[in-house]
Amino acid sequence: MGLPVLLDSLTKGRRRQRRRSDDLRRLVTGLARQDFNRRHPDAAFGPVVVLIASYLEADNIGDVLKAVPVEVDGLAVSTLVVVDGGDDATEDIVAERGAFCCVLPANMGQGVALRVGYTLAGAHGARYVVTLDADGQNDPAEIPDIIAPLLAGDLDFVVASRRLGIDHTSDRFRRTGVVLFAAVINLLAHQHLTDTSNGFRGLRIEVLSDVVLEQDQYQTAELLISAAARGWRIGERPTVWHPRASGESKKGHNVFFGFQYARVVFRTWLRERHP
Ligand SMILES: Nc1nc2c(ncn2[C@@H]2O[C@H](COP(=O)(O)OP(=O)(O)O)[C@@H](O)[C@H]2O)c(=O)[nH]1
Ligand SMILES: [Mg+2]
Repeated sequence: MGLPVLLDSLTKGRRRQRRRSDDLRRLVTGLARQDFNRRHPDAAFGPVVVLIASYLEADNIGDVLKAVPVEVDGLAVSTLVVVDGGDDATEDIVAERGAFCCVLPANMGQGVALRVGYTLAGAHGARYVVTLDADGQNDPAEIPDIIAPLLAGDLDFVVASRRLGIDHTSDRFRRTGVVLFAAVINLLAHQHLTDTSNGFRGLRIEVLSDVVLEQDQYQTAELLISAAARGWRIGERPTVWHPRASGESKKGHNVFFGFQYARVVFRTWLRERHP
């Protein structure tokens, strides 16, 4: 087989694989939306939606939900947990706590789960969306502080910063990664942020309907770079960063995480140079 023929069949194979995973993603997210409509046929969210993507966090999610404020600055807060597959008791705990729940029938990755949540938030009345982790690393008591610049009309997108606040974790590799990626993303996206990989963020809903989001798992850099390329005003607030309440990171070993993250940064940058 000549080289051109080999390259052609490789490209075709990759395309076919991409088409298959697009189909699967569409199917699973469609089922998740149906699941939400069945659970909450008359859903109406408050103006602030706290959105948590959760994968096998039954031991942690209850305490996180308990700490979410019921209102911020007179605005009602609704909490939506997108359970991303898994076979633990997460959805029962979410129901017990009275939060909105949506279950994906298979594990698709945090990026996919959050996109389902963004769509639901927009469709059911959210004006502001706050995302945070299900594992206890972020303190929901800081939500009012995170969204204060949005409510004041000063910013469109606020990222929590563990570097400006207090980092109670001790993983030096991760810390170095946070510093390095912030430097690279600042350079590429013309920002002045200290913690670009933090999943604790507040956004105006308009930002979410404007950005392009395609990443299945490592989604923080894509959201930031896309929002920056489209001219949204981005800033940060200090935060306290806790160790996971229990369990281990689901995102893979640090080296793998770093490699995947770097891929997302450069791919998004290439894509967003001419949004
Ligand atoms: N929806 C979804 N969430 C995930 C997945 N992996 C991790 N998460 C969630 O994303 C958040 C951050 O993941 P985590 O494993 O703590 O990553 P780390 O904090 O970067 O080490 C947690 O709330 C996890 O439950 C996944 O495959 N799907
Ligand atoms: Mg975590």
